[in-house]
Amino acid sequence: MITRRRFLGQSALLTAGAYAHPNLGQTKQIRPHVVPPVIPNIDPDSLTAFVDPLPIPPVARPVERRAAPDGSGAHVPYYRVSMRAISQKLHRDLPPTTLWCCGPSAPGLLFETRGGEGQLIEWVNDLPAKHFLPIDHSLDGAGKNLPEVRGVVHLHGGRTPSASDGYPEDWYVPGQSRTFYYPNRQDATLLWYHDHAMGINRLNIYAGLFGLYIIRDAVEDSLNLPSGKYEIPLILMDRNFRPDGQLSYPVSANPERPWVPEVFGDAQLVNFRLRPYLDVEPRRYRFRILNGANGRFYFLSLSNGAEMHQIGTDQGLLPAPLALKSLELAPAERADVIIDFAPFRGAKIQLMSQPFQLLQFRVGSSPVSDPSSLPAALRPVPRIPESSAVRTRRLTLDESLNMVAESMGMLLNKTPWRAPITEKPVLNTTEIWELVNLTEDVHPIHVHLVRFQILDRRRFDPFDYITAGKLRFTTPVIPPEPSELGWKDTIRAYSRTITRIIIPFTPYAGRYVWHCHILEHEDNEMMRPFEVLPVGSPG
Ligand SMILES: [Cu+2]
Repeated sequence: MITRRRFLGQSALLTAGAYAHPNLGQTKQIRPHVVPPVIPNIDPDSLTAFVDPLPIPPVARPVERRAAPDGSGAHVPYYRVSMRAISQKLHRDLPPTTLWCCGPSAPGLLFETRGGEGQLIEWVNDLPAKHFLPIDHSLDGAGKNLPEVRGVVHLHGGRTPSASDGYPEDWYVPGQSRTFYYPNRQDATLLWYHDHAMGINRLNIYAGLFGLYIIRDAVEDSLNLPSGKYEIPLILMDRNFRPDGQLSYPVSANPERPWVPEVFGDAQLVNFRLRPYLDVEPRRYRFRILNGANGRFYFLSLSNGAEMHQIGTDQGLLPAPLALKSLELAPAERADVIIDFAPFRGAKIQLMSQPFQLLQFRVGSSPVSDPSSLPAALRPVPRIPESSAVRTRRLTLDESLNMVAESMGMLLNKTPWRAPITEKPVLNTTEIWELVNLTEDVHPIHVHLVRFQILDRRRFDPFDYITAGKLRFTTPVIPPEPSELGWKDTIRAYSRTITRIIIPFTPYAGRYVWHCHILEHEDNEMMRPFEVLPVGSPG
């Protein structure tokens, strides 16, 4: 039973993790009902900041070339990636940490490819038989009857045929592998690959099973952006550590149901190092940034207040560079950012997220020449007319609470994972999805296969909606933020807000999923299948 008082009373449970939106005001997250560990986690402030250099992910090398499975007769690079347990130091003064990794070290292998050039990747499960993080066997797809260690890789943002998309139930166990085909017929951008196994993917990703995947193309080549050693991938992530250096994942008070609704690490890591540093020359750099955290939102800024220029978002380049001093990134969102260090010779500048120091840039003191550019125009992103949509779906984001207002789980459209597929767009048609967020959380919603655009947002009164089915708006229509005017694959659905996105369903028919990218939500029912029907199907 939802009362207006319950809505208001939740403010007592809110954490300091407040989310600012320029037009939507503050929305907040509900405090996870986490039990403190018996031995307290390491206080990351006890570890000296900026003593370790930023690691750069190693680039994957193909084993050979093999025939593409699309019948084209083309031979494409074939990679073999071992998912395995490793032990690695994440800070100078921290003992080595056990991680699960896609490749020999963390961060996992970085894939570099070009638009239209397909590749085959064999993902080999070489993991141990036992999991080292707390499985909740009460979650759907994580029952005690199933093997503890399971994995399946999804390429986030990839336009991938269904059979290679990493459906959550298509997991496999140690000793097995799957070879997936990635056609890469899409614009230059930064994608990322990560585990997607049903009911445990929050644990597998926390353990380290993810990495970056860069697609390049001629448009990007023509822009003369900083490249080579001046293009740096940054994976933002937070973790908790036990005093012995091992990962600590929070649990609830119920040993039969250890799931917690959200995880925030005390320790801030970039590329699997606690608060590292990066020596830079006084010139332009291009940073390819991923929010790889389970649940943390980042609000990036530079400690000296300097401007950054965002040039791209999830699915590629923006129409034009966007000067900004603060950049919000929800879990799974990416940003392509240029920072010019030329005015800051000899300075030390921290990359911040609100009070947290993430990374220190140490700018060289000798002047250098900088042949790179920051062009005024990047890549046109024509707006999709609303009139092109053949259908509008209204889909709610829901949360269930127990008697003491602790979260029991989230749902999409009040429908559990196991229910029959309800969203069946037809291939090569365009739909509008209205994400009606009835919860107190911001949910980053990701739709597999497609790229989409945000139309607008508008706040409403969820009490009236839940009790009377009435949509009473409390603000005017709010246009997308400038940084959202590129192609997206993950969108922030703010609390008590309808977020409208327009989605061309292309280029493949088949079964996919859409879900919240707060991984604890995704693992507890905030995920649904959808099916793209073949051309000509009745919609
Ligand atoms: Cu969520």
